Amino acid sequence: MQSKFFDLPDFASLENKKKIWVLPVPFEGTVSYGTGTKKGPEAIIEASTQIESFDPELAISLEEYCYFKLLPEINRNVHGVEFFLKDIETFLRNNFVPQNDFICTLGGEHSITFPLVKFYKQAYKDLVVLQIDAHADLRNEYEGSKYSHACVMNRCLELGCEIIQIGIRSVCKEEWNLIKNSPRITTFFPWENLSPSQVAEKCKAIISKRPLYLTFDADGLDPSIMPGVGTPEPGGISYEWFKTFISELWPLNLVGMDFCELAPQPFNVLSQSVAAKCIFKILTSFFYQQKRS
Ligand SMILES: [Mn+2]
Repeated sequence: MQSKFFDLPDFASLENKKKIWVLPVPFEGTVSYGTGTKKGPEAIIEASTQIESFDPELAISLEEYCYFKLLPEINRNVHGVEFFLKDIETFLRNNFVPQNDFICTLGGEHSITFPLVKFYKQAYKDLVVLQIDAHADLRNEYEGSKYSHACVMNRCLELGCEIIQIGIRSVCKEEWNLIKNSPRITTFFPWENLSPSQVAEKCKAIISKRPLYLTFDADGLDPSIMPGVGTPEPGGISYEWFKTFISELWPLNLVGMDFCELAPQPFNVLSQSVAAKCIFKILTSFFYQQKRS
């Protein structure tokens, strides 16, 4: 596996650069359809080395603002998703401080978001979770487990988080009722035809000054640019839509993030390249706000 993220030095030559932990979690335990997300983290890291660290739209380079520490992957051989998530929880608690450590986690299936949100929620009581996804992931239980990828946002809701969902176009009736009845869930559906700027404005109004955790499920994007997912849904977010949305979302206090559910296809590096580029855009627009302020 590559030892660098975005092919950048894993140390800071100057002070005041942000340290970003990159945590690969190639876990595939409760995946319900297509498989291969266990190969997601490695593919994203590899694709990231092919991406220029300079963002010509914002005229900034990643290495001016941050450096990446690539962590060994977490992939323990345990029985049952619940035990694995507990393992991640313990690992985070023993090695990191939520107020100081920005972790960019690479999945693996979406269930791994739960221990990460729990980790940050302990420090930030008013944490908001922004979810980009095709599926609401709000089921209370799926195939006998409350810790399935299909339930991860319901678990985050139970922690007391406010949730904002974007890209959602696949929802069961139970989830639909929860979305309609929970004051702590705001879902932007594609058929509302809001522009990315409008959605960004509404998100900012909800989040206000509260800390934010961003969870990005690859299938939130349109399968034409993100074919490497287990459960593709047509009608997803375009790269242009995402790029405008993310560039207008700031200023925000982003405390951690993940990118999940990428399942690389054989002989096609499109999906991991798009994934790495999306992570890149989140980070450059995040650092660009610092430059302006
Ligand atoms: Mn998901």
